[in-house]
Amino acid sequence: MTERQRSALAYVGLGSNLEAPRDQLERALSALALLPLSECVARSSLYASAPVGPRDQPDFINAVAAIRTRLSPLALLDQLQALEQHHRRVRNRHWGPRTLDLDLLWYDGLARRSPRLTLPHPEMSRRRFVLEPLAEIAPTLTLGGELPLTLAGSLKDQALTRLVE
Ligand code: ROI
Repeated sequence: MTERQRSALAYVGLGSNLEAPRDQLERALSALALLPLSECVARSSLYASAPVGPRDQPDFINAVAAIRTRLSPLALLDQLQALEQHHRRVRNRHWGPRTLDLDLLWYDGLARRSPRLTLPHPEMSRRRFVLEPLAEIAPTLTLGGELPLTLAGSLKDQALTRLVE
């Protein structure tokens, strides 16, 4: 495991639309808090969202978590993928329903493109289900010079509801 000297701040997007999605997300948020060399420093509320992409699937529950970590980006990605497997992730088709999806959205402002990992996540600025939860915990973060809520403002056609806990 590549360990860094200095800790980095990372944002992780969570999504589920199968097998009790709210429970999936709560379990995943608890598991994120236990990642090695890492600390979960903030989490958003849960949000219900209409599927982006193929519409013939259940609505999603989404959230975003902030992780302070000394794992490298790829080591953190490995941990997230292991967690997805642990939750017996079901994913039968591209952009189809899934029990748990964990996306590494942003890592210390790093911009990189590689076959396994592109940062920031290339779709995040176009997804209201990422931007509004992110705005809750990182209102001043800028993506291409824009605040998450500004970007979300032009995506009101993507239905999203914050769930009151
Ligand atoms: N749509 C919503 N609303 N939430 C998601 O987490 C999500 N994840 C995906 C696709 C299928 C693109 N659509 C989604 O991977």
